[in-house]
Amino acid sequence: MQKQAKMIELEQPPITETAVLVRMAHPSDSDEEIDESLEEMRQLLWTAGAEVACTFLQRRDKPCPGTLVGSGKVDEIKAACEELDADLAVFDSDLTPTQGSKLEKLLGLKVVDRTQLILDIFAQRAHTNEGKHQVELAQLQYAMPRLTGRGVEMTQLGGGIGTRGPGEQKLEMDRRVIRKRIDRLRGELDSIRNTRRVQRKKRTESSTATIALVGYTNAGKSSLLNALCGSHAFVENKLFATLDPTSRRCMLPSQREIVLTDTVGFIRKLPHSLVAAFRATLEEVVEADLILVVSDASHPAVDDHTRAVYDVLHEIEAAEKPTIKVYNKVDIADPDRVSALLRNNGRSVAVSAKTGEGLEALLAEIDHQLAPTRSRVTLRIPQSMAGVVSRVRECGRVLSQSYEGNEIILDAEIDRSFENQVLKYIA
Ligand SMILES: Nc1nc2c(ncn2[C@@H]2O[C@H](COP(=O)(O)OP(=O)(O)OP(=O)(O)O)[C@@H](O)[C@H]2O)c(=O)[nH]1
Ligand SMILES: [Mg+2]
Repeated sequence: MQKQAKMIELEQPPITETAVLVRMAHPSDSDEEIDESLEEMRQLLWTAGAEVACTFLQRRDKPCPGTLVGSGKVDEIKAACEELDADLAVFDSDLTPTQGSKLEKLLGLKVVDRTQLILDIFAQRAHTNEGKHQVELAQLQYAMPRLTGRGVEMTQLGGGIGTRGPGEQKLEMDRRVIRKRIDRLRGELDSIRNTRRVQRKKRTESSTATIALVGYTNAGKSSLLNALCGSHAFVENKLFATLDPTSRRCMLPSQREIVLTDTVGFIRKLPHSLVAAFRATLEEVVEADLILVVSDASHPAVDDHTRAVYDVLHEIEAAEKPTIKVYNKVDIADPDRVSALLRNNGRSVAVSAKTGEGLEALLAEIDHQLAPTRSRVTLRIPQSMAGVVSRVRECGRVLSQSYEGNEIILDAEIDRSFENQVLKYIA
């Protein structure tokens, strides 16, 4: 089975706004880290339809409470904005409501923070009712504490990034109206969640296993879904191409049928309001039998990205589920880097959704993980980790126990779903 991924790519959107980008860094942040996050902000802005005309960096121990960056820097930014005729200043951090409104007054132009930028992209991307409701809910929650003053001033500063979305007009409403709208959206999202729950129940009854594809935005989740299932899910070289879950059936080498679900991509510092609002979507992940954590092996920050994905999995309480790490884009990744990734990351497979490389091995690994039987393993557990020994006893059957130096050696039969949790002790 070597299906070629069907890459359906879109033209670049028109760039309509000019942005000045501001990054506040701690003196201990490395240049590499800073460059990486600035590049990500540039991509986010590009996705939203803005070009970065100039970048400001300030290293400080503590942010300035009123304006995040110091007053001298504010003056510099203002001068640059005027010279470049910028439409907005974008901050690569979250601004408190007070900082946002103060900066907007001092700079005399629209100020957008990282959360607002991500919400704006989501707002542009939402097509289904579910997606639109989720984004609107997150936007209204973001807007609530910012209503006094800033909500009105912002709309006076024109449209574009930070003012778009299903809730666009409602941002001008008063608190009471917004609260009512939030309650209504929550109610509608609850009924969507119930419908999904019923669909999932049907799938469980038919014993079809569900596998969720999760990963950093642009890692190639949709491409992988297409490559594995021969489908045509929307693929794009931009951030957050996918918002709504898409499920496709696909056959494993054992002739077992599975349902693969592609979902919204993750990003570092994913706004909490967004994670909370996207509960209906993310439940597909929480309820899955197995999670494929997809990472772009060709990206310099691949480890950071994978870590950010596990952070979100923790937040939605899905981190304990069985996972397979899938390193994608090996066709353009450095082979030494790929070998190191596979060596350092337990259960992992290297693939290319583009060329089809590694897809058979991935399907075989999924088959292996879903096999209901227990597997027999030898575990070497440091004596200081006695808790792990008790967990193995609870979750499996210990056939023999012996000691070697500082280690407890267990010969045990354990469930495959538990295997991932003790992977590092398997001899
Ligand atoms: N070279 C190469 N490019 C790939 C591969 N897989 C995906 N891509 C490209 O990576 C970009 C992102 O692919 P998507 O499948 O949209 O990624 P995604 O993870 O679904 O992204 P979001 O939905 O935005 O989170 C597209 O330009 C794809 O063509 C691969 O194996 N090799
Ligand atoms: Mg996608």
